[in-house]
Amino acid sequence: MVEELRPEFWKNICSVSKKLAEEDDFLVVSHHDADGMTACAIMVGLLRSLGKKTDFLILKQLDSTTIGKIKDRMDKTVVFSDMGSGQMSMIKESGIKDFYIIDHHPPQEEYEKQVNPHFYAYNGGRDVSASGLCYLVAKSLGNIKMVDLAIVGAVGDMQDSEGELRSINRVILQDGIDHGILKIKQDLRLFGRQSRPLTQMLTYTSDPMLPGLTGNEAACAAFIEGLGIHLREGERWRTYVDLEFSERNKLTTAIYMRLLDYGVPEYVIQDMIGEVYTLLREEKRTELRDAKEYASLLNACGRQEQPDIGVNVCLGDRGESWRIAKEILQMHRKALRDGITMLKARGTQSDRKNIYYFDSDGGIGENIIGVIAGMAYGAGIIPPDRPILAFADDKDNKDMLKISGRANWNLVRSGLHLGNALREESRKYGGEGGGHDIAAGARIRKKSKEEFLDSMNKKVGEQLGR
Ligand SMILES: [Mn+2]
Repeated sequence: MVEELRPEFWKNICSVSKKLAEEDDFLVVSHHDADGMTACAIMVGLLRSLGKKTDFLILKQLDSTTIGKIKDRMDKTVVFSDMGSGQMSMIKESGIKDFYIIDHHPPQEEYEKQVNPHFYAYNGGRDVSASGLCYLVAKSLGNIKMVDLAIVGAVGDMQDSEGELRSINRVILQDGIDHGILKIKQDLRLFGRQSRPLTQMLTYTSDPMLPGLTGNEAACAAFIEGLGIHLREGERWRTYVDLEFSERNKLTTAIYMRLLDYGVPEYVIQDMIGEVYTLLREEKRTELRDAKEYASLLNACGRQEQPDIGVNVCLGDRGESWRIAKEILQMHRKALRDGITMLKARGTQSDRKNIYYFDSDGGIGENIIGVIAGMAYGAGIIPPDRPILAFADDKDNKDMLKISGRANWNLVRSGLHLGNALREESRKYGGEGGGHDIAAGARIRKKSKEEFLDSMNKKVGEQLGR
């Protein structure tokens, strides 16, 4: 079925774009994840192509502390992307003279310079990401060339996690295909299809965990060679995209059978097969060629506190920024491996019956704790019957704790909404929070941790009808 954008929504986008195009001297403020960075790059690319003076600032989150970073640039026209809709009252009080919001998070109120799909009966968690919205703004002003970044952002926000992108994302995807910028394929959705040697690809697969293979390089090499697939082509290690069609089939089938043998539920296995999105203008065998790998490179830049490098790569820098980005990715992977090892060693707490929780006591940085919590599901370290809350120290304020919540689709289908739960409960303990149903975050007073856990336990129980 060909999807179409609701006409009222397109009208809203065009009217905001028109106002935007009349301004000059911009500051684009965006979020430090893949969606935020691609949204930022699309917006910056658009505004600069229109000849506007444009600067950007990437924030971990927009809150009472970080909004201060905009203080000395209050006279610019500020464009918030991937943030702002949930912080409207705070922005209004901040003294920022003129601002736009392009966001897919639940909004507080209507505002004439806001693009948010929630007002048009769309689901901001599934139907479109902030990068997709920025792309639509650009499209309405005649600029479609950054359409691939919109798809990277959507995949970065896991909007393809049910096997494919839908709704508005589908409309955007079709634009990319029509212009020869993107390609869709039904294939094995393992991470590293483009950039990792086959053995590495299987060794580091944690979603789902491959029994007997994940974490065991020698076993992976033997498994692949046992299928008659050569690991090398001359000197070079082969990646998944180097494989012949028949070899891909063989490998996919063998993995599928192995998971079945080990009793992995069929729906989990089926999630491994799905759409993959190729960025046709990017070089083969690089992270940038595959939407999922691109997103993960950007997330690494964000988490390692070098989001500007990620935005510059999105803006087309394949020199210095690209070189640094690859280094960051290596560092980031090491930090994640170390974090998972620590979580495994310490174990998660399960004394509250509706949640698991984990406190690294400062051992894992607040920037990566959420990723580690999410990976722990994939690696089977955390059972799937409850969400996990992971605690880390707040770097900027020693009296506060950062909480990252992660869940899975089964729990969400049963009624769980972590974003709502964290927003409501963190408020009671001197903090703030929010986010999506499946992944969200919050801050609370450190000394209220036990009461907060009790409240969250109760709240999650209510949501799940337990
Ligand atoms: Mn987003």
